[in-house]
Amino acid sequence: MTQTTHHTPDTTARQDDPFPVKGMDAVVFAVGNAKQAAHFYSTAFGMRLVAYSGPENGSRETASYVLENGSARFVFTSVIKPAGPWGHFLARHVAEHGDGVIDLAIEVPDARAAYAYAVEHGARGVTEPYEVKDEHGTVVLAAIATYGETRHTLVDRSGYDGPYLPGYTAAEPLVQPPAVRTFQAIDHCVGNVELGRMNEWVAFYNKVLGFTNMKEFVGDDIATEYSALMSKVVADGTLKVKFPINEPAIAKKKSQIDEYLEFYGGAGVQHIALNTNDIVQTVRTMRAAGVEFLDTPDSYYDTLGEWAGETRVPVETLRELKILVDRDEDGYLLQIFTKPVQDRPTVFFELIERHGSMGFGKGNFKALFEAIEREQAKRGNL
Ligand code: TYF
Ligand code: FE
Repeated sequence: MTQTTHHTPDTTARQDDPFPVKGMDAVVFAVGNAKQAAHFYSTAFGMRLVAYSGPENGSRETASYVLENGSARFVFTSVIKPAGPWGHFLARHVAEHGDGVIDLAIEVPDARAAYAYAVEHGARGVTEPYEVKDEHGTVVLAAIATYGETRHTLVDRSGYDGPYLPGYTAAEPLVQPPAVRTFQAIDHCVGNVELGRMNEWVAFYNKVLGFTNMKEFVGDDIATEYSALMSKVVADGTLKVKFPINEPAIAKKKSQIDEYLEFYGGAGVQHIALNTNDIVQTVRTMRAAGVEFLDTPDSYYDTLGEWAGETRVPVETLRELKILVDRDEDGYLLQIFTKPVQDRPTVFFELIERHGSMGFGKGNFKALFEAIEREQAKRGNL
């Protein structure tokens, strides 16, 4: 059964936290054309280019564009000409998975200690801790493997004041950013894993990163009724890093998670949720720039007031923009989901405006999953 309880985020790092984190450092995407991705995330998502690495500053094999919006940072990397192992990895990753997330990088106060703790508790190390330096200072990096081919780079940038990492030079925004900020932080990053493996990955985050389970989850009963998926959420003690994990459920219909796994070619990042302070302005801005959002039937809004009550946004505006509402004992949230942002039915985004609620929109699961299934059916995958 889905449930919610009071979550009182303890935003101060605890001395006894086995795996202290500062927050998400970056979401790193391997894409076929990073130059055009940088343009899309600038013009359609309202992000700002802040740093670049490519042949012009000594990177012969890859080009990477770093975009920010508040504390949210995305990095888009493409291979120019595979030469070494990294270039070949990127080329194969894009060939197998299409555009996708290779790294959910986490900022930590001590990357060596974080890596040592994770590996001691069963993580597979991908990159041993190492230092990179330039005139802006030193960054310590290390990486561990998670589901699929995804990794968590552990980043200690406390000794660094450059635009991103050594090897990158500062860059100017590609276009004039929108007058109103579209979003300002990463709320959560969701992974899709293979059938029957959700609990294994939840246990991985419990053991390896010391993350604890949040109360909201989709269990068996909901899964067979309409969702066709099961989901649990793990988070660090301060709730700054939240990772829901989905697996397909055997239900009446082909799961949206199966569709993802088939077209991504395995487990990987499904969606990134972004915090906004003004979802109405953000959705208007992004829709005007050509971003496609999932549709919500009018019937959802006809009965909304009965269970969701009043929010700061009039129901007619929610209906116009297809924004969803959920409420629990802590407060409410407004959310909306984009359609997949590449040709494969894989990665998509969520915008979320929280007013007290620390949930994930369980009251919307039915409406949301039906909307996703309508898109699945259009693609011939239901
Ligand atoms: O992150 C979440 O849990 C919500 C709901 O395939 C959700 O955004 C869960 C599964 C899914 C799409 C959205
Ligand atoms: Fe979400």
